Amino acid sequence: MKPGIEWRQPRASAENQQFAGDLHAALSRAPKAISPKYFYDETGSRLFERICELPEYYPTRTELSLLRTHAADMAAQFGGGVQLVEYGAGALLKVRLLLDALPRETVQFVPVDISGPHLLAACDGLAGDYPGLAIQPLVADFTRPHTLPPCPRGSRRVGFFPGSSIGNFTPAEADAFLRLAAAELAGGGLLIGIDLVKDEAVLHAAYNDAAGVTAAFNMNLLDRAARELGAEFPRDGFEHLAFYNPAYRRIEMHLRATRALDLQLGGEIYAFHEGETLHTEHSHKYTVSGFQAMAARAGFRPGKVWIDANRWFAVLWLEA
Ligand code: AVJ
Repeated sequence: MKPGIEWRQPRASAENQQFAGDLHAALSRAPKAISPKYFYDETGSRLFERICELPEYYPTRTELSLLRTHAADMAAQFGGGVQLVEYGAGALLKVRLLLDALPRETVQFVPVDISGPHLLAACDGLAGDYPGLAIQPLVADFTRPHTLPPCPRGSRRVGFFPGSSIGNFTPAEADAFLRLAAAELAGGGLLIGIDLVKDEAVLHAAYNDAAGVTAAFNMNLLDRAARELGAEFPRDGFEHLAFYNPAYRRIEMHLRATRALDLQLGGEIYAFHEGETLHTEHSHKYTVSGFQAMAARAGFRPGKVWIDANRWFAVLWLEA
């Protein structure tokens, strides 16, 4: 760094440093691409909650209605006592619908999430609403090897992975997660929500909402880089891009440079040519039989399936 030049000094937390490192790597590769996990700072999490309420964004309300309608049938697959492990716990809203269908004294709930403060706050709220429920939060990255609390005697371990969150994984990452889950849930099972292949217009609208919330959510990645890392770029030089890629059966989100521009990050300058994108997310869509085949390869036996009348979203029971 040259003397005499004043640098804005953003706070350098461990999380910031990981974001900075990953963003440098993302901007150095061709094509430019970053993990969607960096969407979810406080602003991004709030924007995602607004996405879930959008008229065009059908997955959340469709899955909630499946859980509401079939919770008892789903719970019946679990058997007697259950250690219920939620992967990537978030706000702990969906699991309440399952808990309502289970005798409280037969459940130990183990939400797993990488964000400690978020997880503990959500657990406080849950404990207040479900007195007597055993809750054992685990702060961990569930895609990496981790150790769950021992399963209570006479209980089965059941995983819960709603929201089609698995769609963010590449096929290789999804396979790795399913193998890890099949191993740690052995003798129990996994209840998982998946978004289904459907009419492209419906998919397109869900990721290109009229109110522009998804665009703001996407753009928040760069806004966050500006806030936390001091990144500098012409904000109006980037636009939201989301489209269905039928070859990969996935929605892709990108931030596209509308003209040639430079993005400055920590003393490095990254050039974008006109039309060049930073790939920010993929969201895979599945068929029920295709997903069941992938789960079977990873060690699960496919069980009951619940699908809405439009066949837009499915919740699958997989025996481990
Ligand atoms: C949370 C990954 C399931 O892929 O639909 C919503 C995230 N991205 N709108 C999805 C998201 C844009 C969402 N997942």
